[in-house]
Amino acid sequence: MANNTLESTQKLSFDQFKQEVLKDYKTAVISRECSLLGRREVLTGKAKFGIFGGGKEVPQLAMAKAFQKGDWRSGYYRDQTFMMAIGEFNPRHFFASLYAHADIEADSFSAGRQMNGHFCVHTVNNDGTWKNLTEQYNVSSDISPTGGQMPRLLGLAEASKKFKNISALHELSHLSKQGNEIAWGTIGNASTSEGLFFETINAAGVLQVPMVISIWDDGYGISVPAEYQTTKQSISEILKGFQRDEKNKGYEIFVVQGWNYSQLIDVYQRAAKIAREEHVPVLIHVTELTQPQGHSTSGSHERYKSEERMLWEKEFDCLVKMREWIENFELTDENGDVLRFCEDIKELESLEEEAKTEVREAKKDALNALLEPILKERTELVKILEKIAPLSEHKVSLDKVKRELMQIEEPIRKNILDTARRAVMYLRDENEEVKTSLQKWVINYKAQQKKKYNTHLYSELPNNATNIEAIAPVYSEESKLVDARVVLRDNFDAILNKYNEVLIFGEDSGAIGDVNQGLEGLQQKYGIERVYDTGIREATIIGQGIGLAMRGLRPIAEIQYLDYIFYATQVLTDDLATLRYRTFGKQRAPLIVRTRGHRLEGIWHSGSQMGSLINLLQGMYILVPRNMTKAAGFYNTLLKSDEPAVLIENLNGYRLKERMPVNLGEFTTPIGLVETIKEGQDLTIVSYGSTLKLVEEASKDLSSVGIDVEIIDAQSLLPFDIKHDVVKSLKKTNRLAVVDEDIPGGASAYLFEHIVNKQNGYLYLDSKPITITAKAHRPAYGTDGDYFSKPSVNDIFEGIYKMMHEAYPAKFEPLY
Ligand SMILES: Cc1ncc(C[n+]2csc(CCOP(=O)(O)OP(=O)(O)O)c2C)c(N)n1
Ligand SMILES: [Mg+2]
Repeated sequence: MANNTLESTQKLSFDQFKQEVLKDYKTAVISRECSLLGRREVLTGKAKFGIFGGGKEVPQLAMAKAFQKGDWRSGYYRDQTFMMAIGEFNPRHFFASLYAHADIEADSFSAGRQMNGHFCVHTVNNDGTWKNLTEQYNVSSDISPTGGQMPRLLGLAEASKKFKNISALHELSHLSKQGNEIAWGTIGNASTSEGLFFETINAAGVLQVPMVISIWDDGYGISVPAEYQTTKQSISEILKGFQRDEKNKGYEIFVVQGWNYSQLIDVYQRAAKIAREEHVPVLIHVTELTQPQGHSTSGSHERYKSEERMLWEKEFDCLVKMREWIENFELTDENGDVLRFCEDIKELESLEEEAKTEVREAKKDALNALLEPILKERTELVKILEKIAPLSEHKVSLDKVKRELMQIEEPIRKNILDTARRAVMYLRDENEEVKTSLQKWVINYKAQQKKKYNTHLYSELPNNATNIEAIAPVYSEESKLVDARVVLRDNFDAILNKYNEVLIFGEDSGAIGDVNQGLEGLQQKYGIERVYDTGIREATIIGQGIGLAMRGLRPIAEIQYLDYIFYATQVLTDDLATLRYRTFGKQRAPLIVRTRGHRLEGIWHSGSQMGSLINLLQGMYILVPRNMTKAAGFYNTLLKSDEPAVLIENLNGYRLKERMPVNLGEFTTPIGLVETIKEGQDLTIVSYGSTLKLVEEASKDLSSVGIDVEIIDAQSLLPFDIKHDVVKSLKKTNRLAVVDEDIPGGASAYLFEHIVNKQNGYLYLDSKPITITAKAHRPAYGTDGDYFSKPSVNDIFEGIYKMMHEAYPAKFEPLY
């Protein structure tokens, strides 16, 4: 009896094992079938472009087994099998995203905004609250730039360390189980050539964070083989120096063949244990992978792979190898019985057939679901056209465009709207009765599409940063005049005290309290986990911030000087600024980037390239406070909201005197509002940052010659003047000058366009509006270099005077 029980338990567990293996195999077959059919859909024109996970299925099954709820992934476009194995992706969804189905229910990754293969799991609810991240598999939204997943991965991993080490965070049990979570990265072999990869690897080794990075090595990066990508053609070989030993902390490094299912499972379990329990980063180099269909639908790999390589890829295809392993697997139990996964090959064949049918059905369903609403919309339009045509002089043309639209077998919305807009063009001079219904339909249809394609650049929730009310700084009788950096420092103190989730870090931000002492003493007060130094590595400082913010913390990442933000600009523009948009608002990373600029000193310390930031960082706020009280207020505002921003403090303002408010941590500077800092009648000057001081000085000279200017501080460049206050000033002065220290055509052109066009400022101008900016080159060093490169008080005076002279030549004699 006892023996029988033992036997049945063993059988049961073998049975479970067998079911697990077969389920995995089926997932892999489904995934492969998706890749094959997906390619066909693109080649037959049903989808635009496809990039798939073929040849990388098996290691992803192993990774999925070690991946626990609460864990995070930051990876790339090959991970479809992993996504299926964790249950966050299925064939129907696969085709919906391939067809760019613009509906978040159909394509939950991006509502059709991203190419296929860019995965994501929602982390925020519709009301903006965090989901319980410990009870779900977390997948940070992918981006296309190779290696772009790495900086964020660092922050995702670092967050576990923070949740573990900062006891005040333990109560945030919906975000983390005291740091038990691993951040899993995936990257292609060729993408490890990117600087971001190496920067992240080094930083994670320094920080000792629970990160497991898998390198899917198929020997190529599109057509370029490993010999042109990687020294010694092996990333694990050249990273050996990172291996930890008795003396030094470092990495655990594994190398494993990508087709070896049982070995992969073993390696992934071991890797997870090390990362999860010891908080040690692990690198798994998964070799001998293939690309059975080539890189993407844009080309065929026969062009660059040798016949020998093609043959090898067929033989070592991980799916083929897994099938062989299943077929050949035998285990003899204690009774001498031989246990197998499949007694009959037909079992496998029928499993494969089932998988294929499932994929084919899913494809049909996804296409129908995509087309159904579009066909309805077409019918709606056609009905209107049919009603109008008999009444119109353009019946022939209307019938023609309608016929052409109806002939399209699988129409898209562009076809429908194009038809409607052409019809509006034909009807332009016909009477209301004929055209009104169509015009209304077009306006309404456009508005609907806008929701699909043009939303979620910024938060659409009530706590959007521009909705945070202004709270003025309050001063008491005792409020002293202090060095402005002290206002900033004491406000950071209040912030750290008020929000346990706030972490501040950067180069020299910790021990010395930043290069300008804005964080003086705060590491000592709040500990090394909350205010800390980083290496010199701007891109991953930002990545760290993104990952921390995605996990519900409130990082303030410091870039020491604005001119060095360009090392991190790729991460900011491609990852952070697009995150909300590309996930249809389903993920967020409210990172605050603190930096300092406007210093007017030399080629790499001018801190004035605002135009470049405005162009690249749509989706973030760009704030340029003129003093430290304003800056402190902006930090307070941002913390009440949950959106990312860059805040540029005034480098030459730290030692100027400001009064210390009593409501530190509470007062706010509103975002998107300008402030009039001097009223005047003759001309409006809009400026920001440290140039304002020059403008104020020039205004005194101008006043002495009888010119009374109004000065407006832009304060916030993105967004700029949402209440259109500048145009109100123009209605009074009828003249406009925009002054800044960026290049000609930089931020000044952006402000100018807003005022003159968007605010219809041109209606009120009596003179040609001007910009006064720096020269096109980077500023030369030193005081003279500055004087001859950047706008000076003289330049501002003369520019404005010239305008007034042109308007009133008799009153203002020419200067030269
Ligand atoms: C920054 C950047 N450069 C170039 C590309 C174009 N590109 C897309 S995938 C790819 C090759 C990547 O190869 P690998 O990392 O080995 O991944 P695999 O596709 O082989 O899995 C390239 C060059 C890109 N997406 N991003
Ligand atoms: Mg590759």
